[in-house]
Amino acid sequence: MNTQAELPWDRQEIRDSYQEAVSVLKGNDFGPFTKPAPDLYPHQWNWDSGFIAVGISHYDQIRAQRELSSLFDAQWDNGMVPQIVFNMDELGDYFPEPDFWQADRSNEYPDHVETSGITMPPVHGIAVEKIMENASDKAQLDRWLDQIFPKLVQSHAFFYRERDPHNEGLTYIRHPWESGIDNSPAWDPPLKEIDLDSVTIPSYERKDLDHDIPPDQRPGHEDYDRYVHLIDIYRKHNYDESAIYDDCPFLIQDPLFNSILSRSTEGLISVGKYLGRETTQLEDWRDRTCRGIREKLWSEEHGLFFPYDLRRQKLIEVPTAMSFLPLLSRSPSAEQTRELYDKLETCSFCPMHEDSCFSIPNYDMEGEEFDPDNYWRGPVWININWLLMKGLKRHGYQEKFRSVRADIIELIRRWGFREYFDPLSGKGYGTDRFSWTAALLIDTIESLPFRVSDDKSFR
Ligand code: 2M8
Repeated sequence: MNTQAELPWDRQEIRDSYQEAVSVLKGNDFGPFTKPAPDLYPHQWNWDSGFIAVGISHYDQIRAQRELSSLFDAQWDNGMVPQIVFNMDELGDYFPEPDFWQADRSNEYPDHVETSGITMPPVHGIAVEKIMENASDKAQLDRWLDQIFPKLVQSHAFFYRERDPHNEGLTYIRHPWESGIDNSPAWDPPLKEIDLDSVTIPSYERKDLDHDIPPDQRPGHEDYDRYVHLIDIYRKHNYDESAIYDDCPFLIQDPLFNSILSRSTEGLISVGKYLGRETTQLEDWRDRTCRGIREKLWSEEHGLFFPYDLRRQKLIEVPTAMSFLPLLSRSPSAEQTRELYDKLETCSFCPMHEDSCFSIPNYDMEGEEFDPDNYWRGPVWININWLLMKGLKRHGYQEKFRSVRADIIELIRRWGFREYFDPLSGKGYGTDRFSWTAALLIDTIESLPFRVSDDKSFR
């Protein structure tokens, strides 16, 4: 166990970082939800809200509960929790918004909010479990759980009913934005199969480049053309899942998404047991997904997990941080776990932990496409490192767990609450005052040997 003496920061420095993180979250608080960032992302995002709720749960139970309640209030009738719930007070600064999605073509669309027509990695079971652990007002917690738990179960049921065509326990995603790691090099091979010369792209105007972020740190125009083309397919099929399945060129069983799903189901099992509910169905889902990951997404040759392209029926053998995400769950066998750990210790994923090397980059640093400042094509992301940190701990890699934890704290202390960080220099990029960076810093700090929120002089 790490001790106070081994930490490179004193208590006051840690308290200052914690307080700054709280002020970032309060600054982005829009009432029912927290914006991912002040300008670039003005709406409510699905997995962002899950991470945000984890952080807030350490200091404001009711506000953390509200973060998830507002997201699940926008749940579709078929159980899908949308990627974006639109903030109708701030339309115009983001693309695509409701007029482009036209998601109300779906029979499943909610009638009281506007949303996009895709989903995202379901981290909410993890967040609800965390809220339950941190709650001080148990009566309030019980009332809230009673109301949110069935919605969470319904959201998982959606994946197994609508997105698991071969009953393998593996959910597919049908858009890079559903992965959350939008322009990951892993999506290049399937996206390049969409021949832009042979499809008609609806006209559109990007807004993400209006925020002083260098264009080479964002997805390219051809990426956006393909993102938009996929939306056009959904619109033509009125967001009917089975019609989309028949027609969509991008259908991927992704280890990141499925590992999160499985870990989130574990969270629901804990909550279900606490509430005295039947959890057999949840346990079956968890086990089937773990088996699917372990058996179908593993590459013997590479010793890594990869996404499976359902259209082309093959693994996409591109090493990214998501190759390690099954560590978050009970999916990997002991042998697979050892191989993953060995790969994490190679130059590809930054073993040195010297001043010039910060934890786990999102893509193989020796890969051809590695780009240390382009979005999901190389940088370190705090949410992915936070998930991997949990996975390392789960599988007993204490030393590596502590070094990833230290890097999360140090990166943010040096460079601020940035969206992503250069794995070589540490430098922060993308938007500033990014909510999940702040929220997960709070949770990471709370995992240190002393708990800041227990420190009465701090409160
Ligand atoms: C980024 O994605 C959105 C589309 O969902 C965008 O680029 O406009 C991703 O980093 C995603 O994971 C994140 O949830 C979202 C908001 O922070 O931004």
